[in-house]
Amino acid sequence: MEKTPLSLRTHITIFGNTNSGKSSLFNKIIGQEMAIVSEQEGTTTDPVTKAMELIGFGPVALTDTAGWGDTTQIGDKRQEKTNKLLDRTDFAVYTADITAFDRTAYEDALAEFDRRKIPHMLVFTKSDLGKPDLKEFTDAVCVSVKDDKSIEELRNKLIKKLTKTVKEEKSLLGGLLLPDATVVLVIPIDSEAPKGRLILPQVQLIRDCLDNGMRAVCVRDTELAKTLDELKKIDLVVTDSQIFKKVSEIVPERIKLTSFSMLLANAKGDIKTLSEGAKALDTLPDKARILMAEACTHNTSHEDIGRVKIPGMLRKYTGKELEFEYSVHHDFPDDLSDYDLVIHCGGCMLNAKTMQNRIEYCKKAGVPVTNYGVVLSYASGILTRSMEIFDK
Ligand SMILES: Nc1nc2c(ncn2[C@@H]2O[C@H](COP(=O)(O)OP(=O)(O)OP(=O)(O)O)[C@@H](O)[C@H]2O)c(=O)[nH]1
Ligand code: SF4
Ligand SMILES: [Mg+2]
Repeated sequence: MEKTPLSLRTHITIFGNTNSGKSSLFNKIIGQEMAIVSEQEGTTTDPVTKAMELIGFGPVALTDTAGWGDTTQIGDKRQEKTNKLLDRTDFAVYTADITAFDRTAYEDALAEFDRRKIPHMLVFTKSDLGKPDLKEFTDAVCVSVKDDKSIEELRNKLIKKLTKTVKEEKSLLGGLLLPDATVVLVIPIDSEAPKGRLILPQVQLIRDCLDNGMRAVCVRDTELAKTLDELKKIDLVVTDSQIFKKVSEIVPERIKLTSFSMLLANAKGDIKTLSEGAKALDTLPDKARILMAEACTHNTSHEDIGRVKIPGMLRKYTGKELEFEYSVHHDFPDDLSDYDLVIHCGGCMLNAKTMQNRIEYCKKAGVPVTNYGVVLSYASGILTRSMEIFDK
């Protein structure tokens, strides 16, 4: 994997009214003309994201948005998309046109950022066109796309603010095991495994072991028993959730066992809520509506888990008729109240912020939420065992 995946990048989003100079600023920061700029209001219709290295901070994903206050015919739809971005945003840059400062719009945005605990900064744009008295906004930055120095100042201030306010994503194993731990990773190489590469959670876990000075031993399920016999010390076995049951029968009870998906859920979201959520399986009504939320489309093997394996397993486990509905990518529904259960995929392509917000929406709607790995573990009767590693 050459590049840091989007899910591990800090998501910075540029918000502001239409025509406030968002796209011009976006192009300046990334150093290329990627977003369309024009004097017409509502030029940007869909979010545009660029993955980049913010030297001095690290890998980020910068997003330009359709402006707030768009009065065109499809303005509402554009703003809906912009508002959805708030769920993913780790840091917000609010742009305000210095020649037409809309205080009410700024205050509304500020209230929304604060409500969602999104750290933010105010940037006055088009500073070449005027410099009104902005004493009360001592923390704001004034920029002009015609003045490279002002963009440099903005970049420096942004790095400082990001360093101060954005939390690093939790390590997968760092807080759970000691540095010299040995971890055995069980990676089935079957017809569903992509050719010539590993999938993101596997790569991430190997890197996490190296970051923490741990030893990672990778094996297929077929070599697991022999490997366990040969190794003197094993602190944890991590398996693909699809073969949880089989692996749990091979790994002796004295060795801790969990899955990639559960480690990911712990680092990104809230493993305790997700494991509680799985218990809803025991009380689901007949014809229960279950939302299967998949964060991306490009892994066909997941299609099989989400669309065939889990539905089949749950129908068998509950003995009930269950109705499964699917949301894909960023189309997580706003209204969850009609669902009896939400089962999310591992979310390896989502940043932690998105995952935490989705869990929060489920909690607010009073709908139990779990994920693929946790539900597979629960239905296989090994959830308690696979949660031991998270007990402190
Ligand atoms: N003089 C001057 N003009 C600017 C500056 N930044 C942007 N503009 C102009 O302001 C207008 C709007 O700029 P955009 O970058 O398209 O603004 P936007 O916020 O992306 O607009 P929407 O996508 O429509 O919401 C364009 O005509 C830009 O050339 C600046 O720093 N100085
Ligand atoms: S569907 Fe979810 S778990 Fe599967 S690859 Fe996509 S983000 Fe990762
Ligand atoms: Mg724009």
